[in-house]
Amino acid sequence: MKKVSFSVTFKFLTFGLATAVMGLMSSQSATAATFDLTFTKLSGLTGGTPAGTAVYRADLSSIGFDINSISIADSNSGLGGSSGKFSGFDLDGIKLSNTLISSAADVNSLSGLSVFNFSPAGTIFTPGTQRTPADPALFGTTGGSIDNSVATLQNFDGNSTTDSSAFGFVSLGDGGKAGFNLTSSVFTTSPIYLYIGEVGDNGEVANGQISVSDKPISVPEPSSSIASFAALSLMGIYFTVRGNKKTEAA
Ligand SMILES: [Ca+2]
Ligand SMILES: [Ca+2]
Ligand SMILES: [Ca+2]
Repeated sequence: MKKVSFSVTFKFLTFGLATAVMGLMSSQSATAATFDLTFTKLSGLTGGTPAGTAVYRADLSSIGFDINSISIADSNSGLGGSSGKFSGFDLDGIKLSNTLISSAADVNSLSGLSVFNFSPAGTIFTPGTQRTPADPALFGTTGGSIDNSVATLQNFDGNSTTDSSAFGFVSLGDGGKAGFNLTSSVFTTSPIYLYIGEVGDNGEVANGQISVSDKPISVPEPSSSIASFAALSLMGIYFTVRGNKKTEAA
């Protein structure tokens, strides 16, 4: 009799756990809204020395949802620009602002929203491949993450060169991707513009895949957070079973 009641309780809890995990997984994907952006190139160039950063603007006003993340991916065309550590899209800067500008020279003095965290905690980097000859790491990266002391993504200040004075940008590599989880939601009910800068002005933005989403970009953690959730639930089962046994024994 005791064994039967134990088995029924356990099955019920297992079913409850499976339902909860499924609910958790579907709630992560079901409501995500993602929007691919269209960019307008600003006039002129900006940057450091030499200045070769082209600036592009996307209008995010009235896209219909609040923005929590931005993703910039290299097109993986393998065309344009340099090889080795400079392969792919060369991101100089990224800024969100309520102000519309049309000249690249104005982007550094433009006041931006303080919603970026350029450390690896808020900027998720997926390195692309290098065209041969390959270097140890993509430019502006350290240990597979963006090194913002080199990339300075808050400033459009890249030195547009591949010699030893190269500075102020990160090369994504062919097919590479930079994801930005914003530190607070950006509302799109009032005018809001995204500005990005690409070093070298060699057409890599036009081919890039740049999108905004109402959901944060998942770090490789979600699977482990589901796992730890499952582990916690299993602990719950264990304690419930122990509790039942105790009750029965008493
Ligand atoms: Ca490049
Ligand atoms: Ca920069
Ligand atoms: Ca480039």
